[in-house]
Amino acid sequence: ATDGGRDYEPTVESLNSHPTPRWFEDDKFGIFIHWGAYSVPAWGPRGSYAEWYWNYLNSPGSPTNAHHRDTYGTDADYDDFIGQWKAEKYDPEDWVELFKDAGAKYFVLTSKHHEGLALYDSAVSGRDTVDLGPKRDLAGELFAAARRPGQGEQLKAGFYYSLYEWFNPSYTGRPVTNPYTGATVPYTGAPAVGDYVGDYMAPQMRELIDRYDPDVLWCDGQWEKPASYWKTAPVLADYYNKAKNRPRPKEVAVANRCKIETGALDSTELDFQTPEYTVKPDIDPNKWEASRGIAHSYGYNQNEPEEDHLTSDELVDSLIDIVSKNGNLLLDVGPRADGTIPEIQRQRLLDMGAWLRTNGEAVYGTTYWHHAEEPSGDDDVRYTVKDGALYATALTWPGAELTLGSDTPVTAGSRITLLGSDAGPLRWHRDAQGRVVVKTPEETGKHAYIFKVTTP
Ligand code: FUL
Repeated sequence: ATDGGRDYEPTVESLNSHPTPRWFEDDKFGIFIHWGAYSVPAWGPRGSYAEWYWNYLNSPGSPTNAHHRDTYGTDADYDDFIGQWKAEKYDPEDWVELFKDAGAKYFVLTSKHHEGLALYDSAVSGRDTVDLGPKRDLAGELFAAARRPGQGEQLKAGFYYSLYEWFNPSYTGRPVTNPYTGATVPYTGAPAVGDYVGDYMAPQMRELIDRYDPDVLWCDGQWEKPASYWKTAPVLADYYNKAKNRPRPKEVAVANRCKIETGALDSTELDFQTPEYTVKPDIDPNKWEASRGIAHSYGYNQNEPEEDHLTSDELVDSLIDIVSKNGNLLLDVGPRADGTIPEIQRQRLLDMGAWLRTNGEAVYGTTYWHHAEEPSGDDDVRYTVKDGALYATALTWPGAELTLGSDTPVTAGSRITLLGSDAGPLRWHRDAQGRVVVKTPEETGKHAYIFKVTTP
């Protein structure tokens, strides 16, 4: 069976005609997971990306280069970390439960970062966690846990995949070297191929698609070469067609970094834009998904103190702000090498989940209104709409009165309530400028406060 539509073709025009999946528009909140051999040293200068360890290690005089020498010695190769990666406490069911408790609806796992180590059982390369290190199909186990039947709503499961690899000799044309001595060292497990894209990268993307059936494909490393080099279009066309021609069709989402044109983070190609550690200042009708870690790194950085982490309050505010502007939040966790998720990250996720259990109605399944923020009052307000209701979220408690704009759609019979409060309908009136002034009840909970406006 098919959905009756024409198959996608490996052209820019055809691929860009793919609609962003409804579920991706609705779900708003996903978890990014950066896990790799870099999680063994789990170290970077404060404010940097710890998953970039190997790259920084190769720049003489860098803090990472000095840290590595002092901690492991100049004979220790990066690939030694692969053998030291055991994932002995990895419990994918626990991760899935945590993500669901956080209110997330999907996750995106690094199937292979720039270090070139696959977290799944790759048939085209022995540089994976089944042959090396943990000796487990880390990705497959997480996908299975997310899709286990009988657990209520299932998480959607996606893959991040880095097109390029910093040091793969088949890609760079140079051997891997020890950063201190210059001696040639192996690129453990990877085959030597003549055509990096045709013999290795594209086949890897195809195995991810064919064997794991991901709901999201989130490429990266695209900036290194033009689209004509990566040639992802045939892979993506097959991915879309496979999803749509299944007996029970499903909708899959592809990040713009999978690059069929520019691969710029704000390009509208494919299904969504991918701003990184930044959010759009206003509504962008082209779907976007902002990603970031809770602190400054995607991979776990043990060098990061508590004060570098966003508070739960800031995370909730950020989610609301993003959703009001047509974005999703892909919030990253960096597990430790043993498979545990650091307590501070767990706590932040659970706090978001607690807030979403009361207030998720104003997040999931909503769309943006005609403006995202409230410019007319003193209160920091963001808007979303769903099923005829307008949700006005005050990022801080407004005090005795909340002031909304004169365009707030209220008439005599309208009701304004505060989610999570049993005070019932709130009193409101229009002030001299026509602004809607709402009398607030007792302050509820903490974090952001959602006022729901309905008119029968
Ligand atoms: C970047 C990568 O270089 C970072 O390490 C991280 O994976 C981020 C999501 O994308 O471009």
